[in-house]
Amino acid sequence: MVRRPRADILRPRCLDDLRSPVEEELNRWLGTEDEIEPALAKAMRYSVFSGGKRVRPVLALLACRVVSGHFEAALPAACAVEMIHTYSLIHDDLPCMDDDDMRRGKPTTHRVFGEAVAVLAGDALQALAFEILSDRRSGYTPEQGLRMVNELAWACGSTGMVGGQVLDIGGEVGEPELLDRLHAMKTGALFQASMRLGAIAGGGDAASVKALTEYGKEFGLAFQIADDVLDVVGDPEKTGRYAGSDVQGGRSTYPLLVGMTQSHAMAREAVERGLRALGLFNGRTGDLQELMEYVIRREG
Ligand code: GRG
Repeated sequence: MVRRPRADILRPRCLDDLRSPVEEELNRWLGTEDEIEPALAKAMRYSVFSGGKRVRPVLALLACRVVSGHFEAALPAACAVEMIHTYSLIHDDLPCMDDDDMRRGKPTTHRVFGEAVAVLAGDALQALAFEILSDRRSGYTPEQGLRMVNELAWACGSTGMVGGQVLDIGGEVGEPELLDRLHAMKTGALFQASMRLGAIAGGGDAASVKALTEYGKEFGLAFQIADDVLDVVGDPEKTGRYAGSDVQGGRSTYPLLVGMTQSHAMAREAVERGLRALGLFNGRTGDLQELMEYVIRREG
């Protein structure tokens, strides 16, 4: 049996320090059982508060901080990205996709609430993300809000996450370049959006947004290679999922295509490129550096 992941002692402090503000903000935006259909409210809250690492929202806050010094402005945008991430996990676990019973060491949303409510909870989280970005209470100017809506839609729709998922279910991928493209769309686009939305919330200029986008791209690649490696060598107690599930599911992975040694080398190269992109900021990037290094040494 897979149990809940144990605390990860290698985790950078920013993931713990920024967790509370992110979770308070998530809680503020999620409807309660008095406000929306109780079954939907329960399923949405269960999925959002089931123990995610909050990497994407923390990236958005750090991007904001690096361009402006204050992370609070990015809290609504950070939550919008986490809503999209949570929706994607709910749908990804469904029987028609990966058919997973466990996520983060707990039963998946459809196992607890049934398939129909799980699909609808994912749909509602997706809509909520765009509601947050366009809500006056978020404090964004109409120009900022519109730009964020556009950026997030691009990252999570047919040009990004959903398009990448379609490539993924399309069968085996034979070349590493195609695998790079698949993951750039499926997981990388949302990491890039985290960085871009955070930078936009902080009023970053074009050069800053470009550099942080580059960081997000390399972060996504390193994250995905590490994820594939963890699928082979990870401890299910720490990853919260069954070992070897990618390979058993017929998925192409980096270790399968290029071997373990080359996978480690490719992840390291992505990390180095991502760190170089931070050069523009002359310091103030300690947390982003730490998070980038964590991506390839995390255990879950
Ligand atoms: C079904 C619309 C739809 C999209 C599915 C992103 C995606 C596309 C599916 C996610 C499934 C998956 C396991 C992808 C591999 C990498 C990944 C995104 C892992 C989970 O991200 P973490 O580790 O998750 O940040 P936590 O649990 O910490 O939130």
